[in-house]
Amino acid sequence: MKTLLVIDVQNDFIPGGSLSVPNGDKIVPVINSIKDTFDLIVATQDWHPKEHSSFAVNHDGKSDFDRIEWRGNMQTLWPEHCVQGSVGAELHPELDTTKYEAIFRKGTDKAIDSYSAFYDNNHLKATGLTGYLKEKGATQLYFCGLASDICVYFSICDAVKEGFDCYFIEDASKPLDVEAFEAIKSKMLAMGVRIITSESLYY
Ligand code: VGL
Ligand code: ZN
Repeated sequence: MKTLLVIDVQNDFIPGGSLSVPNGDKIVPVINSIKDTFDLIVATQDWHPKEHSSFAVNHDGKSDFDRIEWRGNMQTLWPEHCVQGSVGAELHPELDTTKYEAIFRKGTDKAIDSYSAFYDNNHLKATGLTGYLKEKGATQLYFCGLASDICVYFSICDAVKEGFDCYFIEDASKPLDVEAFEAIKSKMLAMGVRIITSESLYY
């Protein structure tokens, strides 16, 4: 069963938002144009409390994009983004979500960050998405959204480990760091992920 996962297409990740991804707005019409080719669509939202430990403002003396050691892992400190209930956390207003069956929220615990739609960054807590998709009979997962090099990439890594057949729709996603993304694409290919464009879905 063909399933589309729309990762974090939220106002704060769109130009004008607090953690904007270059050209993030360009993917919205592309995602809308492919939606009817899927049997199931699920979206995710980054959904942080204001006190979230991934925000630089919540660490004395730290600036946006500094990196610190956090529970044995390196954690990037981000500008405040996707605060629960804020406009920045809402899905982009032009994203047509009519056919989306579920929205999974992540990063809700102030002490844990969660780039992946499946697990937090320390792999301590599952979001329940694996069970949901397996119960629905999803086998092939197609990923799109923001940012390709962070939340989309980490979601794909977990999905591969969970045994799903994974596709990355390149023109329906945009990276935060365009230059670093080539290396990430190579890693995806090495994991057996198929990198496709939206055009190939119409046939
Ligand atoms: C994301 C950084 C922090 C993302 C979320 O959705 O890619 N990036 N939180
Ligand atoms: Zn976040």
